Amino acid sequence: MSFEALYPRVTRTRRIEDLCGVWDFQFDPEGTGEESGWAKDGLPDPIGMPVPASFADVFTDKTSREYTGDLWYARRVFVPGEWRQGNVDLRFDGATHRADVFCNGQHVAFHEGGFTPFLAHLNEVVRWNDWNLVAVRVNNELSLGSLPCGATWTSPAGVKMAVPYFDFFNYAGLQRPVRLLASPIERIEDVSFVPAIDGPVREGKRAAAHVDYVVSTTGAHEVEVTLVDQAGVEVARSQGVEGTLTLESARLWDVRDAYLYTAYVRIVDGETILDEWYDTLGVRTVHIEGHDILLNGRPVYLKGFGRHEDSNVHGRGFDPVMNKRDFEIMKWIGANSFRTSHYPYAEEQLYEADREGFLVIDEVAAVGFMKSTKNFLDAAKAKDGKLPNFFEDPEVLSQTLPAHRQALRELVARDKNHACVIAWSLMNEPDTSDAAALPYAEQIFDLAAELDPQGRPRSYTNVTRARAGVDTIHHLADFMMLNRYDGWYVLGGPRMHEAEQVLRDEMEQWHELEPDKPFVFTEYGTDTVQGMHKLPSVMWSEEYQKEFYELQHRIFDSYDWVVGEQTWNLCDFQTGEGIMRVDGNKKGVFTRDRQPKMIAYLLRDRWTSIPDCRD
Ligand code: GCB
Repeated sequence: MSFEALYPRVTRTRRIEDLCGVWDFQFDPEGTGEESGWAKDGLPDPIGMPVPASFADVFTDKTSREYTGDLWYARRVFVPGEWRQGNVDLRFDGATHRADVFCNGQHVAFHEGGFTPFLAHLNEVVRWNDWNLVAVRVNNELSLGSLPCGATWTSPAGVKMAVPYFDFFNYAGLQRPVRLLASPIERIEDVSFVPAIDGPVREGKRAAAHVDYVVSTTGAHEVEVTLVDQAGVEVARSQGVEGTLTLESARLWDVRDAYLYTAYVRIVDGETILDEWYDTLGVRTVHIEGHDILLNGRPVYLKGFGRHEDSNVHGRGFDPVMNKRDFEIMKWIGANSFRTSHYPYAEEQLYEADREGFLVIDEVAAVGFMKSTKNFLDAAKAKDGKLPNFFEDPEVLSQTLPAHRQALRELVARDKNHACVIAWSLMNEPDTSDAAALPYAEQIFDLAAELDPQGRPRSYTNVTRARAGVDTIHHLADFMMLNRYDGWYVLGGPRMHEAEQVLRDEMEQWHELEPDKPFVFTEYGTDTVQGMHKLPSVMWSEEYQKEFYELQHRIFDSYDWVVGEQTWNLCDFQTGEGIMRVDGNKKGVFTRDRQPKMIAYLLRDRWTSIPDCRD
């Protein structure tokens, strides 16, 4: 197995066969599928299952929906004989949370981590110009070594159950597209682009600029990179595995005003093209200066959301229609940004953000880093009345940290060239209330700096239990991200008015601690049932949601070092069952079927009057 950074493209040298559709599917609760020959002979008693999709919500019985353990997918795949001169690989965009891939009974790949792509190389096992059996054993168990984190509990009857340490349903399966790829033996393996602006920005749109690049290939032939503008005209060219593309007057990529060049990367031997791959490329810079986030040198204000890849029946399965709708409602409301809470989203979402000029805070699936959270099933039992800190657990260093490092490597490798990605979110709400978090966080922050050729800003979302004065890692962050629910989880209901002072006091304290950093609110919101009205307001009513938002916005507006607001959440979404969730989390500004609650109109008025950039 190798993880795969390059997005699949058909070019002069590359071919793709789409393997989406209905696959055979079977649960394997005893974990005996492999020894029973399922990889070699196929599944003995399959049902049909669409790929991509989460399997859970297509079922009508609870046992299947909640199924935890091994599950198998299988199908026959025809591999054309003319592809035998090159590499033939299966590409899985996302198999959640881990997968073993078999071809004609032979094990060809294992991959851990449900939200980044990987390849299974087939050449050695494939039957050319013939049908081949591809079988995939997926496993959706949670542990301290899985990202997101959780546990797996086995009932006295031997039935496994997922215990998420996080607030979203543990959707799983082949949730993203599967493709068969043909590429040459001497091939492009990785490409990095680093854009820079060299002169003053004219009319807010154009500047002298250059793009440094590095290409790695499996051979020694010459590499050539050309840059083509949106009209199809070549505007820059360079040779060598490292080089610079120079643009005298680049049209910049900007917030909600995107411009994309296309970079063609080729391995050449004289006139012959040995391999060819292309990608879209936005020319823009991102820096932090004082308490501003600068895009092309101009301070931006982030307006938008924490989101989920979540929809009715599809679960977390790749859903281009819902994704498109999400962009349309975000545009309608005046948003310009989102965070990929709480895992890397499908690559197609980042391409759409590139196209639409959305600013993305890209999050690794490092969520659940806390012992016992609110209603999200107890992650640990208190010892002498005190819960241990998450980072004190020796298994966190031996299991979580290596998984986290690998997930981060794969995320940055996949997303490093996207213009839309302006920052990395390295953890969501880790329990940073104890110094035990620091050595762990240092490793992750250092690794992100090492991996990203563009050196983007790094941060983590800070949780209420580690407020200013308690948090132990904030000095590592290039900017601060706060998740706050003062007026909901804290001082909710009739005491909401007290929340304002509590949060203001904390903000003053933050500013003393970090006077030179930008702050972004990355979560704030209230559970709200669409259509529930109450005067005067009560919790869960649309009026309460409005009052809460008005309170938060008053606070944000009083500090010029608050440079962004991303509400929780764009839409209602599915969670596990619990006494605090009514068929899921209802903090959406929109419902799960993407219709507005009352608050959407307030946000639309506000965000359409706040400029994207402050000059
Ligand atoms: C949080 C988490 C998010 C939850 C949210 C909530 O702090 O980051 O995953 O869904 O709170 O609604 O409680």
